[in-house]
Amino acid sequence: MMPTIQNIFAREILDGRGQPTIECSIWLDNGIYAVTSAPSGTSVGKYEALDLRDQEQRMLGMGVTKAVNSVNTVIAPALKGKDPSEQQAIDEALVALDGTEKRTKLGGNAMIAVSQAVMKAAALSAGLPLYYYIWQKYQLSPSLNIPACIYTMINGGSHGATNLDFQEFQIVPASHLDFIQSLEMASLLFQKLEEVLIAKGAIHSVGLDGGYAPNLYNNTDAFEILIETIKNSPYTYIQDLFFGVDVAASEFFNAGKYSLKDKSQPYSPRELVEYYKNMRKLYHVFAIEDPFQEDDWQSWKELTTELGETSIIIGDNLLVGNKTRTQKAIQEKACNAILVKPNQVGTLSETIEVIKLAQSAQWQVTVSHRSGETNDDFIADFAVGVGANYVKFGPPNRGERIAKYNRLLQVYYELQNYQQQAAGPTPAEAAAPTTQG
Ligand code: 2PG
Ligand code: MG
Repeated sequence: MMPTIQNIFAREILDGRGQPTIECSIWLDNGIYAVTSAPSGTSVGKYEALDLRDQEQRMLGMGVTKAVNSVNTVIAPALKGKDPSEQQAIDEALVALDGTEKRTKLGGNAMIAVSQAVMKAAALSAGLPLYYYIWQKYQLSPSLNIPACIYTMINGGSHGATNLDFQEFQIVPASHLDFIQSLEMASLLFQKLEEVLIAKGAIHSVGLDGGYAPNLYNNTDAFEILIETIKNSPYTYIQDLFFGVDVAASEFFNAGKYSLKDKSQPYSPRELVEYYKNMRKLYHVFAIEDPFQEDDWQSWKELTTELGETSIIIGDNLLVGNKTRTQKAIQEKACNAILVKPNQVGTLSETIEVIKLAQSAQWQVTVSHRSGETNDDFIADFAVGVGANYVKFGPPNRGERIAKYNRLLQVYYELQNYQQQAAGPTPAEAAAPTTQG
């Protein structure tokens, strides 16, 4: 007999920034129980689904009791008795119950928490690891692999100590390193970076997602410090790793111009294109996310035309996982990669729809965390299941980031176990003993 949803219950918990977020439990009538939570952003895109906050005095307005009520009083009664494997129908029901473009009625945070809970419960009910369930159900990639990782090392912008313009300075391991080797490298370089920052008297603190937020003057300093760090390690710059940035340019965009701290006058969009071309040349920056504000389509197009052959130009706030915006960006060649954050959208079915669209345009897909995260590792399974090319889960630092990397380690060994027994059990069987869902 098909299992059905017996109950869904949400509550307010805290995320890694110490701010409220929503956690959701689900019970099926076959005894299956799953729990998951919604992440939350800081540099939030203009076109994202609404992260519904109470806007009342309590918790500086950041409480999520309204979103919790959406789940407990509106969504839970509506989904009772439904088959959790009918993800599409359930997500459509959520969209219909909300009825708004930006998910302002129920809250995007309430919707994604439920959408994730349903998928987790359905996987458990099917006796499959979550990544495998997603892979089998949606068939977005021919084989199961661990995506390449983009590791944040330094936080600036609204995630850091505000002295660096760019939000994230990242390392991108070369493709000859497998996941274990790449994680080891990132972890070692993160420790070495601390030594270099201490030696320079530049250590300050860590930023929102756990990258160092040092006292440096400009973006060039950050790259130079990273190069020095690599020189102090067994790894070779350009051979073993490249750089990446999440510029999060909307954060320093004002009246058509971009203010960077290394120049007293703001940069015109064209000057910023040249700035990036120079940065690409000098520092081998392979991944450039959100180089321009989300309505500055012309500059996005120019940069993609000029650097898109050799770099991935990733749309985060530009696209916000929105189908219409992604379609437009494909048509106009405004970028060549998408950052996927399911909570920007509100439901997993819509998120998967957009991933398909991006894949059909031969774009690179990066599945990403938010600056506000919990220890929930849902996103790690999701990334493997949809066949993402990359993941962005922050630095190898802080529990809520490490939870995702450690989950990828579990999946890595499960997949290895399966491959070694090619004629033996299915991935699900091979994985079963170590999987908790
Ligand atoms: C981003 C994310 C994650 P936030 O801009 O890519 O690093 O930040 O969650 O604050 O939007
Ligand atoms: Mg971003």
